[in-house]
Amino acid sequence: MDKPPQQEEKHLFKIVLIGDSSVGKSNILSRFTKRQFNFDSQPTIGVEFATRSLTENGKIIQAQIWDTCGQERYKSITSAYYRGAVGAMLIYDITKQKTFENIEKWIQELKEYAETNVVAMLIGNKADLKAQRKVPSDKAAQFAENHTMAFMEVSAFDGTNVDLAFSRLINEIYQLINKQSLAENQDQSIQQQMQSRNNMQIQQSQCNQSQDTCCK
Ligand SMILES: Nc1nc2c(ncn2[C@@H]2O[C@H](COP(=O)(O)OP(=O)(O)O)[C@@H](O)[C@H]2O)c(=O)[nH]1
Ligand SMILES: [Mg+2]
Repeated sequence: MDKPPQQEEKHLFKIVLIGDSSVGKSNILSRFTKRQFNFDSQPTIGVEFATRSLTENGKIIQAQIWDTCGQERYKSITSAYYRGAVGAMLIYDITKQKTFENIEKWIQELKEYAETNVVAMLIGNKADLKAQRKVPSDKAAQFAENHTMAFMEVSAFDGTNVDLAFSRLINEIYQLINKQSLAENQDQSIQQQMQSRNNMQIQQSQCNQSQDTCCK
């Protein structure tokens, strides 16, 4: 007989997507939570976060993925964006060298506003655009190693490695949280929020104007 849901171990992980404008953050989110890709970049019409439930090692993980609502263009991402995040994807575009160089700045921002134990992962997006590649994989891999974080190249366009990258990050977070015995606290908050397992998309929140005017 199946265990009733409340007896299963459940975790809510807030993961933030950061990186320069147009690197593909919103498309990575929609690829992961909706299996969708959009050719248009529409920073103002988006979601603040979307969730997807996964089962990892027999545990239900509700991954709540936060996307910027375009604030990175004005360098106005608020501290609220980072608050409570246990994971961060630092995303660059493999066809734009500058977006890779700026990862250093995003690391600084993460250090300044996120919790000290946030698990970061370096993501090179647009791996499908091989002919336009400007950032060599080995250079990015070395950079990630120097900053003790995992690295993967993905494509939101064709879906390559997107699920795998989230799964890897979630696993790393899970192991860290287990070590720190934080699981108990997380379980309490998730119990009200969990409704079903392995739902592709059970919750999302739309971007709204007020965020652009908020303060750090
Ligand atoms: N070829 C390709 N284009 C992508 C990929 N991901 C995003 N894009 C395109 O890059 C542009 C910016 O994407 P968007 O998700 O809005 O970036 P954001 O500003 O970081 O949220 C859009 O025109 C997307 O269609 C990808 O993996 N491959
Ligand atoms: Mg966006």
